[in-house]
Amino acid sequence: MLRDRWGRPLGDQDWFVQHGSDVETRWEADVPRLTPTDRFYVRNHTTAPEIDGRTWRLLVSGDGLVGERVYSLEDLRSFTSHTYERAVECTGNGRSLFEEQQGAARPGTQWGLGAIGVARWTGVRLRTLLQHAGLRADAVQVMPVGLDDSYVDDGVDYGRVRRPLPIAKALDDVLVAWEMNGEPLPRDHGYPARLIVPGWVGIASIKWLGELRVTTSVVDSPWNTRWYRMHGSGWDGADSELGRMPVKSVVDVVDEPSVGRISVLRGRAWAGEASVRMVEISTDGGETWDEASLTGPNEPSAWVEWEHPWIPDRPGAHVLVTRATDSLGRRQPGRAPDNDDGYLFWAVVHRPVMVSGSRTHARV
Ligand SMILES: Nc1nc2c(c(=O)[nH]1)N[C@H]1C(S)=C(S)[C@@H](COP(=O)(O)O)O[C@H]1N2
Ligand SMILES: [Mo]
Repeated sequence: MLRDRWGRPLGDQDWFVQHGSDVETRWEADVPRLTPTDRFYVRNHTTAPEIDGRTWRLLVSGDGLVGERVYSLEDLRSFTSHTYERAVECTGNGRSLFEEQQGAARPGTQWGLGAIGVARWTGVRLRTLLQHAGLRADAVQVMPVGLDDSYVDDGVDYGRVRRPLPIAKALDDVLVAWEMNGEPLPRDHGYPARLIVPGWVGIASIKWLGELRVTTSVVDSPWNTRWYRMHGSGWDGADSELGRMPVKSVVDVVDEPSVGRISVLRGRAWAGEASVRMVEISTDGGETWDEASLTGPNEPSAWVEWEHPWIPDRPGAHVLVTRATDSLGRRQPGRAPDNDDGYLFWAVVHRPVMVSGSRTHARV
């Protein structure tokens, strides 16, 4: 049975925090290292389409190919497949912390830090498929297009959900995936096939994939110009384009801390296109830091679990802060760079905990 960190049983409805039709994973629900499929966050621009996998086809077209190809699910399965454990994380994950920690509320879904999950994805490398389809040497990008309804906002029809992927990333580690944790993709996560773009903003991992348009010139979409790009003062250079995700960390579980008793602090840390080099933890709001122990696998664009024993020396309120550094040398800042849409909150997170004076009772 699923239990929260106080040992109380949780029902299905407690696995998620609801945000309208989107849902995020609750950290208190003691999420295993690989996020179970039915506890993986969901973010849909419209609604998940119902697609028949037997008649579904993927069209690969554009002037970046010598011809045009159509693939069925069977065709995809006939290529050599690969399985990776990788995160998918929403660009707006942590948005509510812009208000909570930085006093500047940003519009959009008020995600905590649960708009991320790590699953085992199985599929064919996009590189393999593009080469099979006859990729030309002068191709510069791939535009994956979803089969969900066109996105309409305020009376404007923006067309189908799509976002260009530079050819270098497309030929690197991107998968066209049809399995999640060993089962066919569920409808909400892109059945019958989706892209998995490791370490990139979640919007790059287009679900319900219908088309891959390969071109020899750059073509934009509202999903890389209007949204999922940094806007606001100071953001007009090349760094306003969003691709690789930053480095982040959270505390998941706190065993009822009480004075003089060992409490094991546990959590996870992750980084886009990098592994985690170090997690530091502070139990005094960031005054002093210790290094936590990393436990288990530490693959790039996934997450690593960490733990740290703590013996509180006084009762009352304490503030836990974790700070991760990744293999690219990025370290979580004290403040996340402000931007109009509240993207990429990657500052250290302050988490208050209450330490009890006795060994019998604690509130977290
Ligand atoms: N076709 C399509 N792909 C999509 C989306 C969508 O609405 N339509 N949402 C994107 C966004 S914003 C995110 S964060 C991820 C969410 O993936 P998940 O719902 O499987 O967690 O899918 C991306 N791919
Ligand atoms: Mo997202």
